Amino acid sequence: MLRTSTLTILIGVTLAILTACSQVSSYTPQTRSYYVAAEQVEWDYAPSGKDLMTGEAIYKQVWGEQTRYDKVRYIEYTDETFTTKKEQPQWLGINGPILRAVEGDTLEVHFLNRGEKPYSMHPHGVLYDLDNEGASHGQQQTDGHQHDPSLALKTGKGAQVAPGESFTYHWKASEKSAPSAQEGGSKVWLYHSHVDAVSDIYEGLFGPIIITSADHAKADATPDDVDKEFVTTYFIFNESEDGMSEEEVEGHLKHAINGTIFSNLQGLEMNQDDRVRWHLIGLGTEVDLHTAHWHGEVVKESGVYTDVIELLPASMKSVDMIAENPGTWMYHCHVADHITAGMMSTYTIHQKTL
Ligand SMILES: [Cu+2]
Repeated sequence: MLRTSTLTILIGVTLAILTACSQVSSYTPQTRSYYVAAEQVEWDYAPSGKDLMTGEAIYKQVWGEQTRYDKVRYIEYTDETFTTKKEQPQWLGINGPILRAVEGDTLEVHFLNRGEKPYSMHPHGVLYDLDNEGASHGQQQTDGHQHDPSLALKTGKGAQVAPGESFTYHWKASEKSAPSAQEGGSKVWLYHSHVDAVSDIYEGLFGPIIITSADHAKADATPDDVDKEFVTTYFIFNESEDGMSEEEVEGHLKHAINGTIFSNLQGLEMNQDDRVRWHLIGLGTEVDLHTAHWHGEVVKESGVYTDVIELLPASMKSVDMIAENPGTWMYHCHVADHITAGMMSTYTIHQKTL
């Protein structure tokens, strides 16, 4: 009897291990290629010219006096000819394209610098070697002080890409890039230019990486445990120039969600009962402490229900919502000063038709 039951347990354990192994190995890792150019563009923080929450003309606010500025953005193309732009969802705003991969995949990012300065692509959360780090370690010494190159930290080949040049980055979506068992089926990371990291990001060079776990991946690398995913980046762009008074500077601080102010972000739309994953990113400096807040619904963060998510510069958080409550709802930063400055938007849950 003892032998039989021991054998039964052994067979059971073996079957459980084999089942677990077959689940993990059912996904065949692949290389996912992207074509991304850094380009100079004109960006409008409020294209409608209105506060779309109230319908009022935006120029009445100090932050609405000027809404168009020269920016540099990551633009995605369909192939290596860099001629056909890949269509992006309207809600993505100023963010660079979503670079998606599944746990085990390699991201192959063909980067072309069409800007006027050296730029790069530096990823968070994925695995890379020095050549694929995409980061310079400091600015050029221009003040005449003696500097000793032998003390400088070594940089890789992808640290800076000169204007007109290109570089192909290879990043691995490792097990540690993917969501853990406690997280949802996908999670957000960040990429940005890192030649002069501070000014490159303020110029507009940043975007999201989304990694899906192997056991939740559909063929296009999107997760099967939600119906929709959105990315929102909370970041105060400083468009002021040297010599401006403190009062003048204020009007050029664009308190933006995905590069839009006063509810000008369009397309955050979903259907009733959709399972929705919100990927949140924070960027900026000391003033950039943001509290993303949804009206009408709650989200689940690490197993806890809340309707406010805290973001500091370079925060990356993925939270889940079941969109049950139809309507057009406010979605905004809850920091008092930021509400006044227009760090607002809306999202819509369309009522289910029976
Ligand atoms: Cu804020």
